[in-house]
Amino acid sequence: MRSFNRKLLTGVGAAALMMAGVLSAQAESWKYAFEESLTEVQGVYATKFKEEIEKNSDHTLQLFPYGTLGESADIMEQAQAGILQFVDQSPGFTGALIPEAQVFFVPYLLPTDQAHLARFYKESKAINEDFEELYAKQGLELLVMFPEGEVAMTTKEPVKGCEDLNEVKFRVMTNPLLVESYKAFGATPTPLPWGEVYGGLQTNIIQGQENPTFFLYSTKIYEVTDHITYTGHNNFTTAVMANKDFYEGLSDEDKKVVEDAAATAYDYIVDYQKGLAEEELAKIKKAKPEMTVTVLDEEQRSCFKEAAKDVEAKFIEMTGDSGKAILDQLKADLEATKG
Ligand code: 6CS
Repeated sequence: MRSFNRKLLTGVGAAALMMAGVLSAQAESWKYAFEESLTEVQGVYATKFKEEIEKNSDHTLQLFPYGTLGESADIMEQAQAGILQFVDQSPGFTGALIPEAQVFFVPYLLPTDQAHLARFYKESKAINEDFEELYAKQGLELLVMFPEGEVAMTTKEPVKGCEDLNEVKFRVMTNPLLVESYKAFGATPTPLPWGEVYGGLQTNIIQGQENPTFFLYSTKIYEVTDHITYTGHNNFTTAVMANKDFYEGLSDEDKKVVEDAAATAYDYIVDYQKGLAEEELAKIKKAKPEMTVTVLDEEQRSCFKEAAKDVEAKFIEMTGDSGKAILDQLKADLEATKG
């Protein structure tokens, strides 16, 4: 319709065609980039989202997995500029843009129980109202946040407590609060984009990193580290958003298609991840039997839990009243969704 030569149209015919154009939504091609491969959790979410959009509208969605358009920071810039309509960027990379998003890195704030987490992200006021407003100020329509699993540390030397992180250059996502966390844990935090992690471990520029279990297997990070340690200090959170101008320009019908697709893909990804960490850990053990796997007990966790108090104070210092309000709301939401 847009490319139709209107000069050829006259009178009633033109009016009828223009009306038809208004009534029948224009089929468009949208772009969605994310930070993982097509078969990793963000990719599985995106694939389901695409399926739902294409099933329920005439629009098509083109998916851009990790690396095809650059690092996480690059795809966020492209989404803010409107080159991409959708982007998945984890709060681990959003700290500079939206300081309050660092709240997800206050250690031991989020539970490890996946069922509790699933209810929390879906029902949380902090996420669905407060963060929505903060993302909107950056030209982004926050569609969903979802969990990707408990993070584990992988290191070259065993970790039984904070003292074992002394002098360990530990890669973190580019997030000031995560830097503070690992400082408080006793390590030397080294913020890097994902693309530099495998090589950094291989060449010993860094000696540790953290990520959910599925990612330790899919990215073969176990090849360049020897010990996996579960401290229970965090769950990986990610966020999917649309360019706000693009979203605002959609018809109500298309907005509903997008929202419904996000909600359906959320339920799908929560279900998809049931048992995933255990399955992927078994694959790591099979691929590298000498890899050690340690779940720290309460006593071994005590210094990480102690450090968490300082990190929480640091978060409030960094973000002021707005951060404190989000933190309090998040705690209330976690309590309300305990089940
Ligand atoms: O650690 C990271 O940078 C990456 N971790 C995950 C689980 N997803 C994407 C992100 O880039």
